[in-house]
Amino acid sequence: MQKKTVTLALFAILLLSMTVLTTTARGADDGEIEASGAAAVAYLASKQSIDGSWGSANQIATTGLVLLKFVVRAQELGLDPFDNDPLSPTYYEYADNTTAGFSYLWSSASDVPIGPQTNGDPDTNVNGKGICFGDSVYYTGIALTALAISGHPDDRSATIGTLGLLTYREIAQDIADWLYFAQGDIGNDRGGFNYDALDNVTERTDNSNGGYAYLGLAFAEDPPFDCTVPDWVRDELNIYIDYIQNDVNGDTNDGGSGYDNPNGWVNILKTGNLIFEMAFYGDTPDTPRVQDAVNYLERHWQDPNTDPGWGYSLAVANYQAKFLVEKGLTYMGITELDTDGDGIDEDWFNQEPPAIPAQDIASVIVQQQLPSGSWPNSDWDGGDGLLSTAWAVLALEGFAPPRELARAPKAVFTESIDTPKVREQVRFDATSSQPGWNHTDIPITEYRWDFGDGNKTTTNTPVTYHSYEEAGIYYVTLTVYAPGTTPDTDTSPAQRKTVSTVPVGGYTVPFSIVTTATALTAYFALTVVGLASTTTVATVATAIYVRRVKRRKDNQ
Ligand SMILES: [Ca+2]
Ligand SMILES: [Ca+2]
Ligand SMILES: [Ca+2]
Ligand SMILES: [Ca+2]
Repeated sequence: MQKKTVTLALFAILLLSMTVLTTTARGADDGEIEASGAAAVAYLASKQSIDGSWGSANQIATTGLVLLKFVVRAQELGLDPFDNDPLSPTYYEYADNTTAGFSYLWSSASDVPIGPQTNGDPDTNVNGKGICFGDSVYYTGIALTALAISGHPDDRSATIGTLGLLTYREIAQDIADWLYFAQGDIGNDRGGFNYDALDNVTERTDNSNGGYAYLGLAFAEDPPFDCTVPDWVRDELNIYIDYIQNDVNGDTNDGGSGYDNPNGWVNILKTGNLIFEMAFYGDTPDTPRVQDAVNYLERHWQDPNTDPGWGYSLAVANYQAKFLVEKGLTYMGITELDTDGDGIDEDWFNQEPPAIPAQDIASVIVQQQLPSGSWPNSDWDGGDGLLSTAWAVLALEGFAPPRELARAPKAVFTESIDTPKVREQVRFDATSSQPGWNHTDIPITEYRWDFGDGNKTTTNTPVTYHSYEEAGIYYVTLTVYAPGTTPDTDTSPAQRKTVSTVPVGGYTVPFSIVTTATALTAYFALTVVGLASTTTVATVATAIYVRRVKRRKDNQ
């Protein structure tokens, strides 16, 4: 009897301590998020297969998502994800894991012929090929995301099928080309993605596939990979967004994303994809259809389920939904929404202290991490928990592609003569300059030349001529202007970048080596205060050495 009482008392204490554990919710402060990420990476490193992959089922997807985390962690620590030299200042302890993971991806890649599609030509680099992984949009979108975030466009390379040795940048462009090829072409498929490529055929699309395709493309388009995204691909996406978003007519699905049609299987996971796609297209938080989507998230934020909700209040959340919502909102630049339905917006990512139960992304993930550093199996995991772990730890990351609201033109020019003589006419050609962009090309309207000897000229065509009266080193500057499209330039941070001028007096590089350069600021919309209209600007310069030729030698 007494023994039983003791047992009961122990049981009561145990119950009490469990109660204390569940009601004293931990906040996810920066230190805890860091510790959580470190433990997750250590766990994932221990689970890498001998061939460099991760996972037993969806190996390419799992490997790509895990690599994303390995790369981002290196970058957060200021390290090079591929640097395995312990003596190097950018040494990364998981560099060998990262390298092996990418090697696995390359072994899974194949190059396939791609041809013109109903709405445009997907082959932007005109080699007739695209690169895919397992003929799968999922896999290919994830692999492109991992590649594009790697930070090594030109100094790393891999051999891909019949294409041979390619730089990471070349690989990224051909992966992107394949996705343009795979994009749906006809009817309700337009702008969406199926599991496999839609080559001018009508099949089906869904916004789970689509979300991963556009995730990869958004990262690949931005520096440092700078992949080309044809305007028609975005135009098709715009059509798709309008199709797949549930119409606002007073029902519970208003503003959310459907699966393969606007009215079926609407949930938070796909609405995260939808908001990401809207940002990639160029919508802003003020765009009405974005607000409709955010209203959907708010209405379903506390759904006590993992579909259509994200698992609020459940022991195991839907980590994939959390990852995709985090990406969508971060990329769109939305930091707050009403997570508890009281009409006041809160930080959806990390609330300190968290509510009970926690209703922000970070606190829930930190609370649910297992002692091993992993997370439990969640919806859509293949069974080994690795996808869940990757989704969960990636949802703890605030990374998103830099937001390109507009892009400045790029100034590029060449000269006809490397080392001209005094008074010898030099032809300056800026034909290779690139137009500005704001979801459509903005042509260059002015080329402003500063020849560095006090002479300046402005032309509206790319070619001009100049000669020098004195020998010396001159810094030639070209600034190209493309009329902007955003009227409120004084308030948007991206519009107020200082124009990057050139290294005046800074170069001692021989002119024959330095012929062109791209402005550091070429990826921001720039505003020159004082110009009559909003203008996007890029600047490039080069040093010219004009050699004085002795007259007596000329006379010989
Ligand atoms: Ca290609
Ligand atoms: Ca297609
Ligand atoms: Ca509706
Ligand atoms: Ca609220």
